[in-house]
Amino acid sequence: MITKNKKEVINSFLKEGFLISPDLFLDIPENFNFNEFVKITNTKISSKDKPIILNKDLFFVINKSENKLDINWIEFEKSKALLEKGKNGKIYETFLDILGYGVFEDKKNKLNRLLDEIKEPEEIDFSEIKIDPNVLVLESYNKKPSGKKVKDFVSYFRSRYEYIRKILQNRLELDNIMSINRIINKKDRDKVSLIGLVMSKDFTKNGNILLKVEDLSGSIDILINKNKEELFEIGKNIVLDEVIGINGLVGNKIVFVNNIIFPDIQINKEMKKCLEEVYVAFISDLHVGSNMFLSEEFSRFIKWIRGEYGNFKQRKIASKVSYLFILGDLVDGVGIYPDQESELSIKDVINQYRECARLLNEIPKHIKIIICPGNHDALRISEPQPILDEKYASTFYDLKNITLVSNPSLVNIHSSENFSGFDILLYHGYSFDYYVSVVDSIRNSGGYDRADLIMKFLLQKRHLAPSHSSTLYIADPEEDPLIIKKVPDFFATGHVHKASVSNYKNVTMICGSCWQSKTSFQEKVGHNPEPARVPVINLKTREIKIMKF
Ligand code: D5M
Ligand code: FE
Ligand code: ZN
Repeated sequence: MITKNKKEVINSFLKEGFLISPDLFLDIPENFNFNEFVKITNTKISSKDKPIILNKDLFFVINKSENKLDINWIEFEKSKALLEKGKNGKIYETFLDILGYGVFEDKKNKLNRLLDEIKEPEEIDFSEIKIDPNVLVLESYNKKPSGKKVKDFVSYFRSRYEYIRKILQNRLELDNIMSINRIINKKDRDKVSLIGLVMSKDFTKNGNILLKVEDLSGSIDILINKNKEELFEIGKNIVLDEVIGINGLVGNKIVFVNNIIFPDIQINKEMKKCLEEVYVAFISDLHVGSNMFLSEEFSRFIKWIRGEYGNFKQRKIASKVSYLFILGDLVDGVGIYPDQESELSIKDVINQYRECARLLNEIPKHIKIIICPGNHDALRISEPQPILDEKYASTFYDLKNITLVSNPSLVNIHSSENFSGFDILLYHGYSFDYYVSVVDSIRNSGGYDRADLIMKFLLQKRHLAPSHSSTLYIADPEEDPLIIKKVPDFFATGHVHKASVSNYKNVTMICGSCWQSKTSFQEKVGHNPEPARVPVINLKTREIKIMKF
């Protein structure tokens, strides 16, 4: 096509009865031989019943196919129009399959390309969308922390023990639970069940796992034999300070384990869905103020959510997003890590929040934004972290579509008179670092790249940071606010700077990605962030897409 100008190209195709689509026009190969193409076309498509519009897919099929292409071209063109209107892509796909497209190109590639290439100029009318979003904050921590007295820690662990014991007591496997002081006085070889908090974990010189667990009456040694392979693997996942159930045999004041029971969540419900097609999006770790903040990518995201970016289908989704969750690290903060100053483009935390709020202000106001803080935000680092501080983030208090909640917190969205809504457990994820480093089964399966494994692990423990040293926390003597009390519909996190989406017993586990490129620290520790990804969920179907910006 080197010598022909645009008009000539279009005219030559017109002469042959084809209108060429803009996508094909832009993409015609340099060495394209028009006469050859006409010859091939005539051998494959009968001249009396021809397609009118020649798009990239058809062009591709005509060039590659060895067979006669004999389908109902009118229906084919209708199906393409349906796809372009964002109504139905299935029929078009089927036609392409019949034409043998799938033989030449991987189906997944094809679909991605189709999505990328539909460029509909049509504007989306936001006023058409009638969704009544609703946000209810079920749990957001707002107590003033009391002093860190030893007796507070004792009460804190006692309240954790009591709560998780109640969950475990209902398990059929634990039918005859005994207190540890009674077990110690039992004669040898008796069968026992107990519920204990793990005080220590070691390996014996023979390679067995030795735990010391305690309840309110005392403590006892627990041995998991390395020859019971399955049990031993489960035992390796036990961490300090978690509360577990044990079945075993007593012998010489040691319990030899036959079964380990975690408080785990139970699968007892269907995946909840609502009637309207409404979407929720999850982002995390903006790190505004960092000189590695990805402003271009973030502004593409903002444009998308405003309905101004992406293909027709993608913009259509944007028009139906009613909820946006932000999972912490909104700003990079100041003095968070050594020598941070040299990596900041905004050196004052108030200005960082001001800039962040300016960006979020561009999001249409019908979208409800729910924000919890993270370890870079200007707050105490001990969890629960309260809502963003008005002293630093006053600009956030002026935006009416924003709901600020603590980290962690529990939020219900989209409830109405006839629908109970979806529960979302929010947690930034500061404790994840610890579990990536101490739990073999997570570290050896990809570590930071497997937020799904960390989240599943925590759901099984019913706790966001079971081990004392896995995060800094407020030792609330009345309750342990990091226990996962209610089983949520969504468990949403961030912190690891890589998006992931998965399902565990009908809980959708989501990790937002980040909007900061790889920091020098992450480079040093071999961390692989994957920025600018946004998990978006259709609440009518629970279908999930991860969008790239
Ligand atoms: O954390 C972003 C990511 O960087 C998080 O996944 C872990 C990694 N990171 C950050 N700090 C540490 C330390 N101290 N040890 C190991 N890994 C770390 P962010 O909270 O955004 O800084
Ligand atoms: Fe972060
Ligand atoms: Zn973080």
